[in-house]
Amino acid sequence: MTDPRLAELSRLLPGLRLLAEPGDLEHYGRDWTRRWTPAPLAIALPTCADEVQAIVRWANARHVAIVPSGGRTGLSGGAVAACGELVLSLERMNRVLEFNPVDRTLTVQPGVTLHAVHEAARSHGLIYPVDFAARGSCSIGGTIATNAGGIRVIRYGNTREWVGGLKVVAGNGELLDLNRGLIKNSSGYDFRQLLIGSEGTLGIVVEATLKLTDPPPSSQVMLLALPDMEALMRVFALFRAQLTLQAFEFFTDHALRHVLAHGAQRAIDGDHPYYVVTEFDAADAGDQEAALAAFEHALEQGWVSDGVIAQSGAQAAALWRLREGITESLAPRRPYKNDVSVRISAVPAFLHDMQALLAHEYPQIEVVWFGHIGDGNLHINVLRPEGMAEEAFIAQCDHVTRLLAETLQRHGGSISAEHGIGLVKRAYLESTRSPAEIALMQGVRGVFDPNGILNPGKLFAAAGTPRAC
Ligand code: 2HG
Ligand code: ZN
Repeated sequence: MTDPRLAELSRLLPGLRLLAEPGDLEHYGRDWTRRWTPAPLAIALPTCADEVQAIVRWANARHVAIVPSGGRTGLSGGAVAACGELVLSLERMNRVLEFNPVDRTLTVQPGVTLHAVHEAARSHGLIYPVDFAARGSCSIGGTIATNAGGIRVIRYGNTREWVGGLKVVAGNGELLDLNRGLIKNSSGYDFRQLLIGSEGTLGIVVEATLKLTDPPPSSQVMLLALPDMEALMRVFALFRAQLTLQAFEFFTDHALRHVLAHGAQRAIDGDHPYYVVTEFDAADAGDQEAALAAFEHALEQGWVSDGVIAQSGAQAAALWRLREGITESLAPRRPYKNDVSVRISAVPAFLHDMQALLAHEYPQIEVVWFGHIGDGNLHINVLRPEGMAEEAFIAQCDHVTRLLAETLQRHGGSISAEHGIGLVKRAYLESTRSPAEIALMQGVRGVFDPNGILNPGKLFAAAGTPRAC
């Protein structure tokens, strides 16, 4: 450790693990965006809240920027450290602390993976219902910092519905114990909810009390092929009215092509522009008959061209892979990602406008659409044409995002549905939030983190902070 600041931190916390080898800086300095060159000062790996608090206090005194870091599976650059920040990794704080059977809560440290939370809940006969494909790698602290959504939002809502209490070290170094698992607490501002989705700019989660619930009844998984978007929305309305949905996810033929090339198995023959994977309660014969009746009605109306129902757990997993494998199948192409939302009723008009705009402006670029259409949340991955230089591609994608932001504004949507703003979308924040709202957000940040040491440059450009990249 040649940097005197690190030597001082080591003296202050002799037990603290600090890493500064080039391989570590590279590993902990990036997230799944792969767009910025990692350049952190070092990595600190605390094991308890006291150490986190001491690091934050020291960073305030020394004006060192901190990037809070979980599983770094984010897609908006929220955990990138490219400007000499200290990465504060929570991966050693990875214990499940307590299950409370009366409150039906699980108290965990922030570095526990989402998958481990699922397992712990299941071992007590309950579930933690937030779920998405990165479950094995993402940390629960990161899902709280981004108010993660995923494939079950249609049934259970976002992460913020499932956090009963948070212990947080605020940017000013105070340790806050927020809401303490209370169900009713009408005593003023709910800072717990403010922290959820704040992308590490207000405080660092050091403990979370999560709400659990009963597992749903047994379910069935169906794959549908559909002729157009209007038909898809009709099927959604029909299925939502007739069945109890757990998920309703869509993808295009483009997305299917990539996921099949990546090893997934084709489940429906022929070419179809759109597909849906849906999962719904199938507790008894009545539920199954209702599902079949809904499917047959959709087929008769011409809203569905084909479909399959999984006959086993393995088949259900194979159908889910067609949807959940998309991100991984596109990863080698390093796509430019957009994650937007509009009200469900506005989806067809928004999609129509956006597809027409892209076909007109950029007929040569490949755009892959998929996502949580039952929540009005679409993922739009733009692929770099063969031979195009990275810089030209990014410039083009910035323009695509600008078009997207304008179209979203017309349709009353949001430039980030569930991935956060981070670095990737901060230039477009004003397409979703008014100047008055942004000013208030900055004011709130200044109260929690007066020296601007937490994740500077994320969410909005950093001003007057230790390092403003
Ligand atoms: C998903 O829904 C994730 O699969 C990732 O939010 C989306 O890769 C993406 O664009
Ligand atoms: Zn998603």
